[in-house]
Amino acid sequence: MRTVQLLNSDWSFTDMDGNKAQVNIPHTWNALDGQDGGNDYRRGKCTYEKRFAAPSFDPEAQRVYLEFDGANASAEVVLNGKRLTTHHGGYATFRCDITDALQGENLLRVEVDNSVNDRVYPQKADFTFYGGIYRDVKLLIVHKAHFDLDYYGGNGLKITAQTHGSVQVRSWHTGENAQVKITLLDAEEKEVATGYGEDIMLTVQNPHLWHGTVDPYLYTCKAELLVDGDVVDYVNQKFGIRSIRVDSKKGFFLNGKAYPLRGVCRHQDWKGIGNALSKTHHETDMALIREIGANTIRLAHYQHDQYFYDLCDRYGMIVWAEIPYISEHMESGWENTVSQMKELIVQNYNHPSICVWGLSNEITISTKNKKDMLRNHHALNDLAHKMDATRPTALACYAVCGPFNKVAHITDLVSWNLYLGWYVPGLFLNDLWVDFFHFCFPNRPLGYAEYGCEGMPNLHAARPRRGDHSEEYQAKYHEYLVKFIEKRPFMWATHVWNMFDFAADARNQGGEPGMNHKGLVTFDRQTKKDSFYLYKAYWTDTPFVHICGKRYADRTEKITAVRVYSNCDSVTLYADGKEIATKQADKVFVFTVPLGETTQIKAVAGACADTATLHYTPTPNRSYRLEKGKGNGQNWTK
Ligand code: GCB
Repeated sequence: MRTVQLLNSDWSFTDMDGNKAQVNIPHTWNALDGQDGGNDYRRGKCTYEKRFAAPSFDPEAQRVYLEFDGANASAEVVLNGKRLTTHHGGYATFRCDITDALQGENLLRVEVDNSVNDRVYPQKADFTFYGGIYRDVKLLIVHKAHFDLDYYGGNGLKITAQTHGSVQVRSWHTGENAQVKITLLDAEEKEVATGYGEDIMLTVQNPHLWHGTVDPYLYTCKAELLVDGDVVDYVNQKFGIRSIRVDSKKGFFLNGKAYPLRGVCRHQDWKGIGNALSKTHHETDMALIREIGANTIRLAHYQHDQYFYDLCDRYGMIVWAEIPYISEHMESGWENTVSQMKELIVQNYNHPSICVWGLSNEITISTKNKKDMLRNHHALNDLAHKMDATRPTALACYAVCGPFNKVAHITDLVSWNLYLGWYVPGLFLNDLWVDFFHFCFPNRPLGYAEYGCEGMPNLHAARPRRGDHSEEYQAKYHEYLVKFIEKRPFMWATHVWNMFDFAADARNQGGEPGMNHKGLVTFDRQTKKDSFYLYKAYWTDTPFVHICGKRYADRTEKITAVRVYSNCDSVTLYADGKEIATKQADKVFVFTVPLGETTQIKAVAGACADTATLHYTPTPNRSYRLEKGKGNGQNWTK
């Protein structure tokens, strides 16, 4: 039977200058220099070495594989001096069969390279390309007859379920005389269907559908491989039964019911840790996303950890999954887009959460060979359809390329990255832009793949302005956008950029260098900005009340505005125990409060209350101006 051993501890790491350190996986060498600005984080080739004794296995009957769940960006695997595999692409799982190279004592050497090149995506983007083996390394010991481990990092199973209950299970394995037994189990692990074969159709009676965050019901497909009646290998794969459909006029449908997709984008990095996240980091991120009531996540701009897709299945998130084909088309990168797309689909086909494959992001930003780029897109679009007939394709378009650009009309769905009201003045332009596109292309499903605005919890403004990086302008921007979206149910999905602040070492656009502050939550996940609560008010039902501007405690105006976000119908505000007013409003309640030197504010909505302490200090507050286009060729500017 299959056994799995983690090979994460005690690696000897040698950096590009020959310095050595003992490290554990997950590890990145850019945890700190990738987050401090200057676009000077170390990109190059580093080496990881590990000595290990051969696991106990039967060389006649078994095979041993090495599995890497993520090494950014290219990796060369050498065991006992033999080069076994080279993998290009930093975000997908890859494996190699090491059986024939194994000795009693082994030296494993992995050369990991995040150098600048023109073949492996991403090369140009607004985030840090942390180098390292930043996800688990595993040894798999399997029977020589086993479910496939050699095809694009998949697990050898492809499950296609339909809402009337038919479940097709295709499987691939080694071992000529082996037989496949498939058993489907419900969430209580009760058997609901079983059969034999490599491509079989089973029926689940009265299927319990996977219905997003409302009811993310999961079945398990237990695949067993039998040789002479004995089970020699198995794979357990969770799956969901659901249908999806997108209507250009009515939006997204889940299991035949309108299900507007409203949510956020996510990058996979944390302050001080880079991309080397643990399960706890992933769980924290998911808990925060669930807290605001999002029902969709765009997992940008690359394949995320399997564990995170599992969490999305479990909690009912609808996921946009994509490859890092971003900002610039590289003529020599075509092959890499194809291999990353194949890995993405093969490795993630069975996740019910994933509802769309994303081909690229803002590819027109600095693409020179447009013809080649369009051909590459058509090839990827065809590939995705061929590999998966059940999911639509999409891409995230750069606003400046305009609604008529050919690139916006290749995929089944299109979503735009629009920062109108942030990079460009005029919040009202959102209305014009979207309504114009919808008018011109009424049959083209349209969404926002990104919209957002920088907000720093230590910058405040009494009169928030575009570009000031204040928490207040960010909230004002989102107040406009959330309403704008509510009025347009035809938008199939909208994704806030971003759920969390993230590192972009090349960034120098105001705020802290090296950081993108468009998160609703800070990079360390410690501070929920006011905008976080705005979405919570719109997207959740459990009553709560939140006073905005608590961090903006020192106010320069004697009579100040206090904003309160709540999903209750009515909020009463008190200042030093005295009722100021009771207001009925839709999520956003604004009160005018005369301030004393120190004033205790309390907001009450039903059984919920929140408090704040404000001071009147007539000194001007700090705010930053957006430094536009401060590019020196290295900085990330738009
Ligand atoms: C975009 C990019 C994203 C950036 C974002 C921004 O459109 O797709 O990677 O981080 O804009 O904040 O400028």
